Amino acid sequence: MPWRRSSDIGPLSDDNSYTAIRRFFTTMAMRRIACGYAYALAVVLTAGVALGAHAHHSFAMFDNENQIKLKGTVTHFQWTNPHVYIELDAENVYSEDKTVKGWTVECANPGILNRIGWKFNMIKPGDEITIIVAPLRSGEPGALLKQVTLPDGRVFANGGPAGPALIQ
Ligand SMILES: [Cu+2]
Repeated sequence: MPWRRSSDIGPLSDDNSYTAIRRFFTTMAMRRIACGYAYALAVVLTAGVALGAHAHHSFAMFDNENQIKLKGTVTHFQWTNPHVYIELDAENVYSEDKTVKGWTVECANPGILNRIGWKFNMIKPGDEITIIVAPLRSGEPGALLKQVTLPDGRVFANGGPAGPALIQ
């Protein structure tokens, strides 16, 4: 199934049902569905054996060479397999365009994150966080996490498979 871009569906509308449909077809939403299927298949195939590096998909859709820094307010934190997700309303710190957008940020899985010190409840809606991410090449406000700085100043990476932050 080809990735659908929001531009294929039409201009933004304030109509709630239309916005909901558009949201569903954004690239990150499609990736979440694809990852979910891939994860379910991997779980069946490994039949209870722990998943290693969670290498069931590529990161090619994310622009790793042009990482950006986002600063904003968490709206949702989802601690689930196959991926943890942070949603936040954020501005691009180093861009002249300070438009606040609703970003969906993919993290590793809970197992990987637990091993590098994350806790299921360490991020919550309302938190002001700063993150370094590899953004979607499509230009939509979706990204792969590299590093997160919490309100108390603690800094966490996103585990080995996602790779390190290349900017600060
Ligand atoms: Cu995945």
